[in-house]
Amino acid sequence: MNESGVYRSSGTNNAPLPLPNVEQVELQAMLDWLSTYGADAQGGVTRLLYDSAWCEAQGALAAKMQEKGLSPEFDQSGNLYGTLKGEGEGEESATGVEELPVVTGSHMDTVVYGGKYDGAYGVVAGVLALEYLQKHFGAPKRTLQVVSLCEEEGSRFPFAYWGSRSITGMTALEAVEHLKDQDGVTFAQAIRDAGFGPDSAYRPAAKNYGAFIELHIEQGQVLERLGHSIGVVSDIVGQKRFSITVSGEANHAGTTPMSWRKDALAGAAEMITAVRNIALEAGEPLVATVGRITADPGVGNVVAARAVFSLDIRHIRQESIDRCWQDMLQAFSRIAAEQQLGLDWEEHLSVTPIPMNAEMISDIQDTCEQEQLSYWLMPSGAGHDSQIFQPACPTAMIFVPSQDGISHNPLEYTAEADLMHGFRVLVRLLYKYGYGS
Ligand code: HGY
Ligand code: MN
Ligand code: MN
Repeated sequence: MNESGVYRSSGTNNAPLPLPNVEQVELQAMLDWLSTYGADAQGGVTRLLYDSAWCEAQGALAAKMQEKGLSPEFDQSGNLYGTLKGEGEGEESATGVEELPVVTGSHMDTVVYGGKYDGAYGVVAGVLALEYLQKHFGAPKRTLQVVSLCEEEGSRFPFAYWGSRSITGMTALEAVEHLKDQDGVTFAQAIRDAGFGPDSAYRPAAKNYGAFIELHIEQGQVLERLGHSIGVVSDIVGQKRFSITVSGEANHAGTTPMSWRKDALAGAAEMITAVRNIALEAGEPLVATVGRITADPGVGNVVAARAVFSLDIRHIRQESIDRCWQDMLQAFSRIAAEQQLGLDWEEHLSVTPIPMNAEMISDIQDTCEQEQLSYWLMPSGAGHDSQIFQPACPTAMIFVPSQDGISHNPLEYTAEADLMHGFRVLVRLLYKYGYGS
């Protein structure tokens, strides 16, 4: 990562850069093309880390990058890079630090029955932006890259941000190899079956990012409701994710009086209600979600012996997340004691809230003004790879509106005109950092 830690814009010249024929860039078509990989029965997209749809999508994207002259290259985690080599490659910059590449991109994986824009938009826009810049402005002074990050959602294995965390060195493969998906397949098996991992011919995930820019759909309704074209992300929420296990005693549904039961599912239900009440009590912007629950043995005429539910808590202040978790844990313990149930929990993810790079925020605002696009400085309630990159290199995010704020849903939609607004801002920003103005 950039040793200086401070990102230097390439210059102050604000003369609007002409973007010749930018309207001819076929971003929607490429997004539609990518969404065919993992198209699911719900009309959405399901591409889970290292599964067949994910492998086909990354392979097809690599071929597209090749066609576009972007020299595709995988790393051992399965992150895929396209590169527009800088003329000044390897030269020392004014600060004596070798000019590391400026990288844009987002994640290739999706949630189950997700939409076609979450992650994919930033990947596709990045590929097309490098192709566009090469075509109209030739080689940049500073190398520009686009990365299709292998995994961000945590949809297959109980772990998230694997792509960015393996790049920044935050997480080593050894720390996740034991994890199992819902079919009992280990992470170690899945990465090798997909052709990646330490035994593959690919290079290890590298930390050589000079800066990271992520173009992403908002996944909320702020921009649409306020009527802005671009969201400039000020900071990204922190989050904690858990699995909560409640254990009781399987018993006959007909012969076991209510007061004699140790009903894990009834206990879990009361705990889930407590989650909602504590979050409502804490007030906005705190959010807490239980998205998944399983019960064993999971049959209608047996009192549940065990229930496991997910818990996702988010806020822009760490102390609010911590306090909320403590309040919830207290409520869970009380309910478990009252109903003679066992209680256990496992924390899968804890990422702190983090501000984006101030100088890059101001560059994005300048770029929106050049494009005469209205923008709104706002926090992100969704987690993103950018919050993993920011501690390691200057990082910034650009949002475009989500229709009705819907996301993680086949109905996720962003109008083509909005997609292109974000694309123009990304192109200008990459030009500023790669070519200097
Ligand atoms: O869950 C999130 O915030 C992101 O979409 N992975
Ligand atoms: Mn997502
Ligand atoms: Mn995303």
